[in-house]
Amino acid sequence: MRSPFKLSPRAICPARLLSKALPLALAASGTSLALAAAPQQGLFFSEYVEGGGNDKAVEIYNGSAATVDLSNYNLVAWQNGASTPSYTSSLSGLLAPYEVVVVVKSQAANIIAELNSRGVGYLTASAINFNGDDTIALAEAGAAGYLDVIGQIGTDPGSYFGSNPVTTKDDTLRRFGSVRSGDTNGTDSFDPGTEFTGFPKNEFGGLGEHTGPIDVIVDYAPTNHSGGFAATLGASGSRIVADNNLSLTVEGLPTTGTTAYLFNSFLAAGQSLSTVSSPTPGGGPAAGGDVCIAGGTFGRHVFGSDIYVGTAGTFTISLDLTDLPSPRDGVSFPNPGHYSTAVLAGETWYWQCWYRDPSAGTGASNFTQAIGVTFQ
Ligand SMILES: [Ca+2]
Ligand SMILES: [Ca+2]
Ligand SMILES: [Ca+2]
Repeated sequence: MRSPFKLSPRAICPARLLSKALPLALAASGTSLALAAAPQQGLFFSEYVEGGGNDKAVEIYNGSAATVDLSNYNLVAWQNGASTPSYTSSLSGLLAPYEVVVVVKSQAANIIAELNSRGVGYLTASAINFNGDDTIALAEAGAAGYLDVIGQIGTDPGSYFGSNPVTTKDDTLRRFGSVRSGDTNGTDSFDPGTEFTGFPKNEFGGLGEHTGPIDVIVDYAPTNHSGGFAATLGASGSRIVADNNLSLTVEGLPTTGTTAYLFNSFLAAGQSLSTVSSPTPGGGPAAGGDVCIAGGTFGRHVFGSDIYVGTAGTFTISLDLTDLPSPRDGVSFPNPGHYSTAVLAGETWYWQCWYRDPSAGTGASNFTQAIGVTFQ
């Protein structure tokens, strides 16, 4: 369910075409953007299925921003506490950023039927041959070590690793969405409950998709905030446009009561981010902080209930990616953008929140840091 901040449907205008002809009253006065790269996400297991009979599978997620050539990677299996590999299977194909590949036991009839019914492709591998007390790893061919290990190499746990109801036997294990990389230590004790959610035996419905953490690609250091509350902005959900599941949360707002709303920005080809110091959005005293998502075409959420008013100190907006307030106007505008527009895969959008800051003086205002998300 989406939050009550969701915007109402409205016509989509060709705002990106219009915007070039509109005046952008942005006097870029600084370039102190902190282009902090998000921690790299890698290739790791996003799901493990130990079902009945031959219904065994793993799902591998590409959490990086680059397409991965799977022929450079192997699945390695150790059965029943073996300390040398029982199977090594090479993979194949290309795996796009933030996509998954399902690898099944070749006789996994019920899993294969389920995948076929949903049109989900899969690979087969002899290393997919486990029944609870075995260890499986993802490895880069020719490289030392492992990218991810489920189990404990050289250890026979009896029947399974973990504690009921989250174990490697008669369970489906689904990786937490917050996990950014695999368990590279194959020799320490293994408890799937620390990073996986357990589902009952023969649960196959999650194979073929995974949502990892949002990569925030710009995180403007809040050194230009006023002396008051340095609120922060974060993103959660999916970066996949078709999922239409992205929420922005502002935390650390004044709890004495404030008004806040979000600006967004979209950069067309050839545009780059810039900073406007102490702008006066909507008039009044100059803001204590900077707008640092200027330079592109600029919009703001001004419609009805998507303006936050309150004392909770935090609010969340579930964005409708098919219908965002469009880029249109500059910072000092009296009447900001009222178009709407849809996010397209491959685009990067930026957000920043403006809010009243009573602790900095009557009418004073401030900004959170800015964040950006590249959509797939
Ligand atoms: Ca076994
Ligand atoms: Ca481990
Ligand atoms: Ca999955």
